[in-house]
Amino acid sequence: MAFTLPPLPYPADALEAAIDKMTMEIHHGKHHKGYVDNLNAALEGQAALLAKPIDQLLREINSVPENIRQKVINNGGGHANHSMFWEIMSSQGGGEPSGTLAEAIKSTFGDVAAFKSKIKEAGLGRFGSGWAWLVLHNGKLQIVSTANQDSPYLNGQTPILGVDVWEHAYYLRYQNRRADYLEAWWKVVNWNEVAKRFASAQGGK
Ligand code: MN3
Repeated sequence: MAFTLPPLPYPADALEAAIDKMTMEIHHGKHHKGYVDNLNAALEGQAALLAKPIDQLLREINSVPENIRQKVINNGGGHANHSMFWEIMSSQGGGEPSGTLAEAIKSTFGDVAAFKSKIKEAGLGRFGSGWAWLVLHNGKLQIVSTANQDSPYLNGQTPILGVDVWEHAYYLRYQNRRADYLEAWWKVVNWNEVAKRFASAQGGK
């Protein structure tokens, strides 16, 4: 068994409201594919590790031999992070969260606008490459950022929503304007998918 690149759940031009087609094609077909290929190469011959779902592989990172651990952190994280990223966006995205997710966001952060501004702050505050996240940790919602491709799973957190702030995610359209990208990104957020992840994270932990 090997890890595989999941197809984009929509055409590459579906997210034009926030992200251009060429960025999507390169980001998915080159960057994400590279993480998958490098993860499989690092785990060659490690049948037990290759059989784990990616989130479990990262949660149990200490079971990965030390000589390949950093490769699994980088490329396994890259695989997990991007697999989620594609799924939580949609051409039908945008608007506001609803239901129990909206209630939890409001009770944790005050209101949705405050939540969005904290995600933006986390994304802008990440120097260099990384991610801004909404995670569930010990039953509570939290905003965190990680460097490089570090996954929240490494820290025992479950990612509910995450936005890629590597330059490869936005440079063609936004150049150095990360803040503009982070604001436009909400137009394509698939809140239904985010809500599903919240429900399943609460059920599972
Ligand atoms: Mn990326």
